[in-house]
Amino acid sequence: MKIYTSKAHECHNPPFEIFTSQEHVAYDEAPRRVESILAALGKTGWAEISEPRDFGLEPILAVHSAAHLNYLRTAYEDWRSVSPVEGMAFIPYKHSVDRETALKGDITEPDGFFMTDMTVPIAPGTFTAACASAQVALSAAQAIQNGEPSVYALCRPPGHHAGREVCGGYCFLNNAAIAAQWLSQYGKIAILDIDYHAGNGTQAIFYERADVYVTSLHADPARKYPRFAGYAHETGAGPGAGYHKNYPLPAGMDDAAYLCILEEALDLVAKYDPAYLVVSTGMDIYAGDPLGDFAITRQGIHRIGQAIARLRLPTMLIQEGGYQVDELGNNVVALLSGCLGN
Ligand code: SP5
Ligand code: ZN
Repeated sequence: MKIYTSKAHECHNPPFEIFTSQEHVAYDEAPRRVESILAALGKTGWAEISEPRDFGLEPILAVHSAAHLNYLRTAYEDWRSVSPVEGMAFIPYKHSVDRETALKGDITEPDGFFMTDMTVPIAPGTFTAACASAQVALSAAQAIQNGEPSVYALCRPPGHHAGREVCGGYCFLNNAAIAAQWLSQYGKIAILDIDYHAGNGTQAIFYERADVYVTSLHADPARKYPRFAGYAHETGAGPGAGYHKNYPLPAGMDDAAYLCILEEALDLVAKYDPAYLVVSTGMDIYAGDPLGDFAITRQGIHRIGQAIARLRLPTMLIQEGGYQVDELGNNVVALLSGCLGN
């Protein structure tokens, strides 16, 4: 299997994150996540690992606004120019609700306008790492467009919580959306999001489009991040009405229950008849993930891969979350080997 990854992910290494009523917690979305995945892939006989091609900024700007990209590029330096602290990352606490009004104003200060929450610290290398992560996704997209049956994009930072003009939930640029948007010039696209968290960024980006079908299995947002999207009644709007499908799930989902719902989701993907499938693969569905509460086993993850492969669609799998780092690599290998029919 062709696999893309970039060492530039290491440039994004925030020293800590902040949660409600907690300060300075170790940053879960850390570089060692990629090390775990590469170590496990290295032990297989089938992983062909390459550096991404550079597609430039144009395909990123097809999803994100120029203002958003410019913010990511300049926010750290802007903040440093007014902050004397060394070795920190920029974590603004003011976030915009009324975007229309705010955009008409003059956003000259580095602040939280382009963020939904405080889990997206901007470190010195965040822009570099986020752009490289998007190039990894685009390289995988091009590989399936060139006829590869299944390709894995080892993206870091992840992307599915990033909207057109907002970072959030460890995500800065929406890698899956950038890949799907690029692929959509060649046919209809389906995105299947199996990360534990609802992919609110991906949902928002394609919500009014019929040429990109998005379906997602995730923890019920009524009890888990991102809280404000991912509900069952959200099914698309305008020309996209009927082209979005959410499966909010309770705690404790086991292999049998999960695979049953996945089969329904995959049947709907098959009915949509896409030219390409993009899978946002979060391994935080794994039992024992520090951020999740599902009970999916390694074997269950393998069976998810097999179920995806039964669609027989050109498929790219994009890494999203997964924070049980010791098991992360083995879980990714279980998923991908299932996709390969191993
Ligand atoms: C891509 C992805 O999986 N993003 C996840 C974002 C989840 N953000 C909220 C996490 C709340 C965690 N609560 C405390 C954990 C302390 N280690
Ligand atoms: Zn997640």
